[in-house]
Amino acid sequence: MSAPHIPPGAGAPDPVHLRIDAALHQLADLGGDLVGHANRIGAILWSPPRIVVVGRLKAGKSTLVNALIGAPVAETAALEATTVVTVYENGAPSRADVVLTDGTRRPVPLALGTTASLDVPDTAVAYVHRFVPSHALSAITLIDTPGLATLTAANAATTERALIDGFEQTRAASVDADAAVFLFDSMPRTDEVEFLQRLGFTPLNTLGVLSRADSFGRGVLGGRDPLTHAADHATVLAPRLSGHVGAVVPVAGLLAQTAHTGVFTDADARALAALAPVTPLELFDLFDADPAALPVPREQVWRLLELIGEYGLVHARAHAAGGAHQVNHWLSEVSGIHPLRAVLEQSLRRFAVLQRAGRILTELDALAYSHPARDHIRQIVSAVRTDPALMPVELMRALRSLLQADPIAPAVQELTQVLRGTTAAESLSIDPAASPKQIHAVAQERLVAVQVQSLSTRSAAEDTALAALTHAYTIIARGR
Ligand SMILES: Nc1nc2c(ncn2[C@@H]2O[C@H](COP(=O)(O)OP(=O)(O)OP(=O)(O)O)[C@@H](O)[C@H]2O)c(=O)[nH]1
Ligand SMILES: [Mg+2]
Repeated sequence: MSAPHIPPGAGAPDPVHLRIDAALHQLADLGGDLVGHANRIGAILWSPPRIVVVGRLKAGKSTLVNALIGAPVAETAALEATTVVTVYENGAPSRADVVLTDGTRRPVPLALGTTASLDVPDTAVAYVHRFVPSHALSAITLIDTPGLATLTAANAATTERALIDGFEQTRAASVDADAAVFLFDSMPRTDEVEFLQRLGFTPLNTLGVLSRADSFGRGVLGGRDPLTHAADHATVLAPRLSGHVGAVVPVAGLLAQTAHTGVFTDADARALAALAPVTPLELFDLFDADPAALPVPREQVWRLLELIGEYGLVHARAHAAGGAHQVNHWLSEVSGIHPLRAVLEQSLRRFAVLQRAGRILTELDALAYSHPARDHIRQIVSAVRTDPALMPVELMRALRSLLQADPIAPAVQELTQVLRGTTAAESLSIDPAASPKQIHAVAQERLVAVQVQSLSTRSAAEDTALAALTHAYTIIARGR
């Protein structure tokens, strides 16, 4: 088996990766076709986590994807809706394949930008696989999806078909996402939340994004600054949505896209500077003004509006004297893209890795079930499963099934708490300065409590959850 390819920017490999990798080497040592299986599963293990961006029509998904990638690769024109699921993965040269629902692939000529010329109806397309050389994509793979709306049930079906294992399709045509970013621009609607639930993520690997923060509330001419207003609203929404998303981050994707894709030029900065003396109210009257009276050509004002929106037009003027560089810096800072990236690459990534590892265990189980060398494989798989390093994977799997079976079961909170903790004390939600002896005592108490709960469970998923908690507390009590 070849050496693991550790994605750059991914940091040191974690114990979960290392333990599964060791098991894959044991699998490959059994020889024959298992070498190929080990390599295939190893490639999944070591590739960056796949984060899917979902939300209603025109929520700003493709704009955010471009901002994160740092290149205008996803279609965002006002009249052009995204109609196929697109996977953006780090790779050179820049190219795209269309993956059909039967799992076959065909290259797409890139100049066309869409799959319209392919002679394939959208319904036959599972997803488009786009390779872009991008540093940002070395840590995470991004998946853009068609927007959800009651009027476009077909879009929701397209997204579901590509995302949900075994949904009217072969495994080969599934994009296998490990985490989700859920975009909404005020309060998510019930049908959006229901859709999100069907995707089968947990709040730990789902991030809420309050999008278009620059036009939040009454916009730039309203009484409150839209960005501050959006930040306050995100704080109010987070606890209300905690059953679905781990956090809510406000983002102005348009400002971030412009700042990070190199489209804003010094000529734009000069035009913006020329508009500096105009009052905000007069700024929006310019579109109706006599062209001869305009400080800059009308098309230039339209262009600025497209690049930086109304909020940018009003507030970026103060930075225009410093040229495109300074405007871009300001746009990037106020857009909220940096806090978003930090969540994506840290906590969301951490739980995405756990969900991915769970999927790999399922693949290994399938192999142990069907392969002639099943006895050897079973030994390898059961040793991995019971390894303390894999305890968080087991907890995550238990949480996923419990959320599907019985989302209000008390063990949901407990599993979430143990998983969120990065130390034993945090997992037990006790004083971070607790001594090993205190940690041991609390873990023992929790073990007893779990045993009591096990006497009257409501579902098989709850049994599994309590077994996972027992395993976790036993490891914590031993001092991990
Ligand atoms: N002011 C402002 N406009 C935005 C922002 N993000 C997106 N837009 C605009 O909203 C429109 C839709 O953006 P897209 O990124 O295409 O939205 P989408 O969710 O991908 O849309 P669909 O693929 O059709 O569902 C475009 O005209 C964007 O310029 C933002 O943060 N602020
Ligand atoms: Mg789109």
